[in-house]
Amino acid sequence: MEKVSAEERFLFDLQGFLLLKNVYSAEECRALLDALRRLEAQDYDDRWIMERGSKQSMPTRFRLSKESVRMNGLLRLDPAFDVVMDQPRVLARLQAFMGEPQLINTWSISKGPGTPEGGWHRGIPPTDYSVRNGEIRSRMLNVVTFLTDNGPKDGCVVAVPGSHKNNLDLPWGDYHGLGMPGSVAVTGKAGDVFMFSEAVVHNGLPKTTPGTRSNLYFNYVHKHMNVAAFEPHNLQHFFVPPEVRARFTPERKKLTEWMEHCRWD
Ligand SMILES: O=C(O)CCC(=O)C(=O)O
Repeated sequence: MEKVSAEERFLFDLQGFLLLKNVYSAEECRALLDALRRLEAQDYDDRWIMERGSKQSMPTRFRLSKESVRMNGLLRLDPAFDVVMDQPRVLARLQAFMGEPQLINTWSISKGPGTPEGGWHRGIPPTDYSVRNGEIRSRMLNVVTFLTDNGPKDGCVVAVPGSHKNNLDLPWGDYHGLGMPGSVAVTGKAGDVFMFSEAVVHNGLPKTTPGTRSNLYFNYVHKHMNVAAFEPHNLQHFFVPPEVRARFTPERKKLTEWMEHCRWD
């Protein structure tokens, strides 16, 4: 397993995130993007979700706005995404920043021109981030894989460095885009990976350029976190059914071990 340098640990603790350059080649991005476009073009029979989920459950294909689409439960939908689960550079850093990771939610967001900004949010409170005896522990981390370039006007992620340790909150909903004090646009090229503690306050900027920006979001939690209690209404997208999980390598089975002890319904 690749060693994570003292400088990267310093930066992750300081900012709450890291941007890894050139994690995926152009060919690898193309293959992932082709699979994503196939999924985005399909219709889904989501009666099983509506019958057994809750009123708040997200459909498989969810229009965030008329210009943008979110796909939920990528591993259930296509084996092309399996490689993202345990990408070696990412996995080494997940272990360094959270201990024993378990994969929960997987989704994508594709934004076309005119996509508005999202809303400022975080997945866990700053109390779920700690450093004890030299060990960094973020209870939840999001791994964002850029399949296309994320320029400043492409609808890229925007984040507040250091907010995973902030002591005073603001009414997040009152702020828009880069108007949030201390916020920075997280820009990069196709193949880069942005890893952040979900305690970091973040958002998505509007897309005003031509073309489509597509990212994958793989969300990991520490083994001790109760997955079922986190977002019960979307557990059907977190959970990979046993017949699908059967194809996973031993490492990927280990990263999704909680699924052996749980039924989403
Ligand atoms: O628009 C983006 O890329 C940010 C998405 C995001 O923050 C999320 O899905 O939680």
